Amino acid sequence: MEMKIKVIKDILQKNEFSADSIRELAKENRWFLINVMGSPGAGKTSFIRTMINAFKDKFNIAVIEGDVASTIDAEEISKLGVKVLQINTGGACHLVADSINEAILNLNPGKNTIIFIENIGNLICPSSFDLGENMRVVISSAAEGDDKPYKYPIMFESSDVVVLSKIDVAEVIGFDMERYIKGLKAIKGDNLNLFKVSFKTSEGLNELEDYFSKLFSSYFNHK
Ligand SMILES: Nc1nc2c(ncn2[C@@H]2O[C@H](COP(=O)(O)OP(=O)(O)OP(=O)(O)O)[C@@H](O)[C@H]2O)c(=O)[nH]1
Ligand SMILES: [Mg+2]
Ligand SMILES: [Zn+2]
Repeated sequence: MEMKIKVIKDILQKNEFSADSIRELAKENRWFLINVMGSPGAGKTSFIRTMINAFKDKFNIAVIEGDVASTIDAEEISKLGVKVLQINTGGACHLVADSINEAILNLNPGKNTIIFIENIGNLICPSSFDLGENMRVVISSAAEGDDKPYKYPIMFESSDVVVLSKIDVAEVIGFDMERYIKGLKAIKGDNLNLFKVSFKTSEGLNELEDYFSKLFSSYFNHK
């Protein structure tokens, strides 16, 4: 028992060192790393695609795609004309900082670049692994139900921004918005940064893009 606890602690500690080196590199090169997390199919790639379309003319953007297998998401993103690199974890259910370090070396993003990292579809362990990111975004879809903040509080707690996607199907699903928001507020209090969107109908995307536009402008324009 004692042995097992020690092993887990070592893994997280080693990951932390690697995340620190990403943070140093990011500071030097003025990168802005966004760790995008959420369940399988929640809309992580849709979110990244939306951000690329909104900001690629204004900012440098690169993407690191994490998946257990396949290059489907990376292929889709590469069509948008930004640098993209696929990490296949071969079964692992989260990304680790070592893989991000390696991916960045291969990707070779220039200075002043926004780097989106699509994490493995999973609401649990990705939140335990620091990737040296500047910000964490969780994509949570209405299709998954209104109880997700209650059942996976750590993911929501560790995220800076919550994007509730698929609001176009909320009614059909019987999604209770009040219950969902109550659950989020219990975790995040006044720090709740929630955007309700549909990547299908584009509802709510103006507010979402506005938020990131201000964030990127202030990050890249001032030191
Ligand atoms: N109706 C509706 N469909 C959506 C919305 N967002 C995404 N989808 C669809 O949901 C499916 C999954 O979306 P993705 O963006 O690929 O989700 P993901 O989180 O990247 O999925 P994985 O990478 O497989 O974990 C796709 O068929 C999308 O077109 C939305 O807001 N409304
Ligand atoms: Mg995806
Ligand atoms: Zn995992």
